[in-house]
Amino acid sequence: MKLLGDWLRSNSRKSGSRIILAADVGGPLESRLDAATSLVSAVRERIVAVKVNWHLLLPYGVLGLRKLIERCNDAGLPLIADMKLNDIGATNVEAAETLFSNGFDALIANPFVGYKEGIEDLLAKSRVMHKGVILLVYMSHAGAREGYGLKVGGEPLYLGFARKTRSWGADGAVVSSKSLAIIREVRSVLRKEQLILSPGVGFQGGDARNAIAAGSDYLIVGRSVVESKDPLKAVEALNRELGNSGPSPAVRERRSSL
Ligand code: 3DU
Repeated sequence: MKLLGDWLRSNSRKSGSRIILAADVGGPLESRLDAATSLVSAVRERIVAVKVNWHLLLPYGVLGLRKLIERCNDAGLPLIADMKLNDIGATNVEAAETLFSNGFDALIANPFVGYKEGIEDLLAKSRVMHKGVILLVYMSHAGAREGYGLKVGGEPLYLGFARKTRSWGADGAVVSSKSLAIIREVRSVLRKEQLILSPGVGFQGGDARNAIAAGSDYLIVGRSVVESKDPLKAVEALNRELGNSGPSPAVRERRSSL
């Protein structure tokens, strides 16, 4: 039984990395599972976790992904389901139970659905199962400002979502690596043990060092690694860029009691 934050920190110390691999393998559906599993094997010692999205979840589903799930479990890498879950509590709980009882360690959900009969049930289930829930606070695509940046009651929605992440006690927040001021703002709202995971590095234009300097804990990286001719080299280049070419990165110490 490990808290997600503790687990990532421990992996980060071992691997000298802040990278969560987004295993977004494309191409023919039937070859994606093997490709993703090989990819994880190639980089497993130099990353902290693996995230899967519709690229794999849709064609394979939880049962079909068993090989990849086992590879991540065996490698000691937390596996995150990026479903951006956004439904009523009962449906959220059903999804969480399926994922969590089949080798997934955390999922990403949308706080937009609200607490009562929405995120509350999901968080309760994840606590009982000792699993992680990360909430979307500010996304990395250009249109994010139309939704997450919308002013409600005089303040942007993402700020409200950051406060909810704090008061609801989620494990952390997704905040775009490209929005440094927003990372800083969210960091100042969250409890120090709550994580900021930042996508958008590389392909979407985000800068790894700037995001970490602004307060991100870990970077979610997909295409810059997945589409590289040498994924391990690509991961190592990112690790080096962050000054973590060896173990013991300067990950902020966190209280272990969430
Ligand atoms: O741009 P990349 O190829 O490095 O992939 C980023 C991954 O993170 C991908 O799975 C995408 O769906 C996910 N993601 C975002 O890009 C932006 C978010 O705000 C949340 C998740």
